[in-house]
Amino acid sequence: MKIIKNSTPAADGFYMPAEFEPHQGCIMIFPERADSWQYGAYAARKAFVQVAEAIARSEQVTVCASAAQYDNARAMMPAHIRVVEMSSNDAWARDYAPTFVKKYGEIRGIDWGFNAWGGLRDGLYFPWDKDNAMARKLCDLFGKDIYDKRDFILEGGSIHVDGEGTCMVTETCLLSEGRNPDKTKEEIEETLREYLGVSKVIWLPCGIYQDETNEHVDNICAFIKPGEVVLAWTEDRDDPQYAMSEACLKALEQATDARGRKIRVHKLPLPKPVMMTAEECEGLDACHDEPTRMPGERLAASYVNFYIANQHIVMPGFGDPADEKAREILQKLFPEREVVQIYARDILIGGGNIHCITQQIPE
Ligand code: KQY
Repeated sequence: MKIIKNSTPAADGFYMPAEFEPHQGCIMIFPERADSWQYGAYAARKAFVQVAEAIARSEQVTVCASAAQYDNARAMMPAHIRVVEMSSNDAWARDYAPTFVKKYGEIRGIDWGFNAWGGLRDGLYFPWDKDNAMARKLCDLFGKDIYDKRDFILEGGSIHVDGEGTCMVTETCLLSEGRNPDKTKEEIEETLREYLGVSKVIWLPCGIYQDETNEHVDNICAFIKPGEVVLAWTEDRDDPQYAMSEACLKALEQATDARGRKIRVHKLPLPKPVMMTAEECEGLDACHDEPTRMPGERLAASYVNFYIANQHIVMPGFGDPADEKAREILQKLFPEREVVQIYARDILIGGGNIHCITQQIPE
């Protein structure tokens, strides 16, 4: 594997394909840390296995597990899912597995800097060194060269692309103080252009209420095809999310994409607010002397946090009446793919959802 330091994907003719384009596989990480996953991560692991099984129906899944959890992961994952030993600080493959870029048949990775969603300013844990080392190890494992961009902090969940020159991000995340505080908005856009091979960046003002990643785009809005997105939506005007979703809708209505198209927005309902129970909080270790979560704390639940597999949409469910409505909407929008809904409260408690725990490798 070559580490490329003196060029960029755009300069070499590479770009990031959209998630709805064909994949050669998907990367996941086995959950383990006791301040992320309640009661020893047993329930979270079952949900991760269901996600891996659903994706593996149409693409090869590779699961990274620590030395301590390798045997357990191997025993829990079906035989057709590959398990490899690789250390990490937690289990968010979207955010620290490589972003992959493509030029004709060749795939390369990007090694962004990772600082646990905000470093010592407002990051979510310390240290994050093992997470930060994963992109290179994974490119080595998959035989892909990798661009070194560790001087720029970015997580995979903070970008969505349409594969036709457009990238979508949130201002709250990409302009946050804990990531690249010395960079202007224009410099950040320039980095996205150079590394993702895009010509247009659509800035949404914000994401999902209480999303501890500074509101990653992958929880609020996702491309379903060029020129079309789903947007997390509530009709409850008393919910702080209402103004946030409305502000994103306005930004999308005013935007055009890289090809000059207006964006067609499909509203995807949100579940009713999902709150931590006292029992769930008791099952979490403290993080740096502080309780990780408090009873009644609202979690950033959203159906937009789904994964587009080759022949399936793997989406979260929350045991909410809106589960079925959201599933039907996605099924209509993706008629060629079967929608698989997985009860994902145990993933949500960790702070993200199905899109956050998966990273596609384009074909
Ligand atoms: O991409 C994500 N949503 C990751 C969230 C990490 C939360 C750590 N507790």
